[in-house]
Amino acid sequence: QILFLLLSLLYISCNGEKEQQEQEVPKRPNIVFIMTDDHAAQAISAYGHPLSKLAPTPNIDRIAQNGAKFNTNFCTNSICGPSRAVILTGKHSHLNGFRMNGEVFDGSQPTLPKYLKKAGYKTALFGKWHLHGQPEGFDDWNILVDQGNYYNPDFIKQGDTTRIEGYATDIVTEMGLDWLKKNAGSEEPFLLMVQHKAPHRNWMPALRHLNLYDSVHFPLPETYFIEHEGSLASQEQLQTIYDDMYEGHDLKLSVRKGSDSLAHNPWTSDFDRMTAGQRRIWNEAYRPKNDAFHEANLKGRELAEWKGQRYLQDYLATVASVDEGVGKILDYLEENGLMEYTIIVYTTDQGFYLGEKGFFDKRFMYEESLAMPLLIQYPKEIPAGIEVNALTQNLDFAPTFLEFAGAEIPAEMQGKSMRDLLVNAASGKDFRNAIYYHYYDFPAFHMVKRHYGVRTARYKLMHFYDDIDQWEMYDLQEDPREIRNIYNNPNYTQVQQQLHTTLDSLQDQYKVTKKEFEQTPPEKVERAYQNFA
Ligand code: SGN
Ligand code: CA
Repeated sequence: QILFLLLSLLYISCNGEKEQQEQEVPKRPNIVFIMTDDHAAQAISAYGHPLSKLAPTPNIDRIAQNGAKFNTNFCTNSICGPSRAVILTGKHSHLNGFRMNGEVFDGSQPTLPKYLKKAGYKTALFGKWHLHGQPEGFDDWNILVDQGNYYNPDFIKQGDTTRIEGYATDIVTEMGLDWLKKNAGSEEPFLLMVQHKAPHRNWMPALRHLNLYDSVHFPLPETYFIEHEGSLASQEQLQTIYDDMYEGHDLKLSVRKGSDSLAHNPWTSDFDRMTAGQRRIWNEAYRPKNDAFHEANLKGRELAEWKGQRYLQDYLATVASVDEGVGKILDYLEENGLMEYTIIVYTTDQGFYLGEKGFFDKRFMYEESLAMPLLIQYPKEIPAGIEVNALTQNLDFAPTFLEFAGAEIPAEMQGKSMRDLLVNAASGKDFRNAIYYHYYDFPAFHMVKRHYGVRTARYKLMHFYDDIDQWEMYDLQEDPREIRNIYNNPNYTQVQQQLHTTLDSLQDQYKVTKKEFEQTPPEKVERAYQNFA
């Protein structure tokens, strides 16, 4: 009898616990992931750069105010498709197989949306995909063809291509909003990825923003005219604003005063696909400023500075529509009581140059293109207004979202969950002592050499290889603009040795093999220099 009594008590207590546990199963958060293409931290006012103060992003900044701002978040490979592949897989490029833009993503591999779907999430993706092939693991999707166009872009949905009239950023925002309206009310949590083309080259603003920054004079970086003497790779790149931008395609210049015909514009499709009505508004906005340019007859340094201004005006005007779109999505979530249980992320596929060292584009492991802006809010668990100073990467996104979703983090993922940094505002000192980077896309557009390297909180070591063999090292504390290569500087012998050791051990840890360091045949390199010059 006593035994029976004890067993019954045990049964009651276990069941009670079970019931309690069931009641306490936390509601799983939705994830709204907004990602732009090439949005530099210098152009997000939450990051406080002087430039962004003249072109603020009040809506994007709301996410930083409501949640966390990452100050040292980096990509593993500063180029579009590869960064996206890392986000989806939580693995470095050499393991997920998508090392450069021309490759095709193996969609059959496990990815974040697939894991979330298995965990009971609804999944959707709208906008830029750029991994070739069709997205897998999404219940709903509608993607821009390849790079996407700013005006009247083509979209692919379940194999069908449709041209949608309007401005890409607005269309993608609306797709995200429509999906929310139809799905956000249902029982299951969801992952919604809203991925813009803006502010990618060739920086075509929306019609309502064509004159937005005409009267603003943006500060050009101190290094705009620098000769980066310690770097062969820097000297041999083809992404200098005043040397390599196309006057029509990029700078929207006309051939001569009074004309609306574009100067050098090798890919006519960006402008040709505008409707006559759009083109008229465009021409009316640009004609007076182009005429003023022709009249001024600028040369040399003045001309180079003018190009920098026009670039910044257009680039930042494309950001304006992104910011408006982010505002609409935040408003919708707020008005519909969805804020509390929704993780909202704002990021971009990699950093970008806004004239630093004279550059546009990305690719290099130098700070501006290595850094990936990242803002995350989740009022339920993340304190408002915190700053994260751990060395985080896009490699960490998938593990983080999986942990928040209560799903298991697969052992094969190479990133780490950032949840503790967010929820407990953990200091991040032990999170990671160095990040690993590897860029492969050479020879290609802009001719940035292949390189890999390591960045710690203070130092950076990189090796440029293939048609060259040069090491570069920077002390970011003493030289934050990375203009003095201190490799082999006797004052840094020990640091250099340590960085080499860290680099070797990261390559071991991430399973980097010799075959990652292929050499391009020299004829191919030479041909590419001729083609892209
Ligand atoms: C296009 C751009 C390049 C850019 C690559 C990669 N030229 O080719 O300037 O570096 O995309 O960008 S464009 O004027 O035709 O757009 S990425 O973001 O997709 O990696
Ligand atoms: Ca990009």
